[in-house]
Amino acid sequence: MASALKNLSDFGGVEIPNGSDMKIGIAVAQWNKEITEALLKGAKDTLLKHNVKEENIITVSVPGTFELTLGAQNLLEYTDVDAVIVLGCVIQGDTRHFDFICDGVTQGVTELNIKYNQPVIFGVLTTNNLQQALDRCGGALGNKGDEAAVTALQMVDLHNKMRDSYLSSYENL
Ligand code: DLZ
Repeated sequence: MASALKNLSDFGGVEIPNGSDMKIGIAVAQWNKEITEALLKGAKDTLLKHNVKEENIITVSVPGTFELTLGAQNLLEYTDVDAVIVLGCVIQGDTRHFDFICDGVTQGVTELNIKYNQPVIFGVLTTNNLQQALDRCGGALGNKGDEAAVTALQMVDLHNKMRDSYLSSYENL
């Protein structure tokens, strides 16, 4: 869990799949806009760098991190995206609200992965303070948006390979 030891934008040694045939949805929260806009830029730049076409990146905006689950579900239900990335930033305050929002979105995103059998990638920063968030949206520790984008490419690639090998095993019968 110690992301202070890892730069979120460093993928040294990892093979990153080509996204030229992929369509990716992004749901982004408006709360802590300064941070989430930087996460969105990181995610989009990384997808474009790995050949996802601009017109194949569909972005929707939701009020807060708690609404990311439904934003992602709408993308899965009403578009033909291969994966969804959710981007948000929850910063610890004086009350337990932080815990409820984090628990809600974690549970929601986990359920969507299973319900739709499609990748829904967790690009939510959950930090103790603003500085930790700034460090992780393009600052000293990289950008969680980059990490989420690479994860989406890897998971779509895995999904496609598994589906294709399953289908070809039937063709050979
Ligand atoms: C209400 C709230 C609070 C206190 N803090 C955050 C936050 O740090 N990050 C975030 O993305 N959203 C926050 N919200 C808004 C909730 O996610 C949600 O939009 C509202 O509770 C309405 O459902």
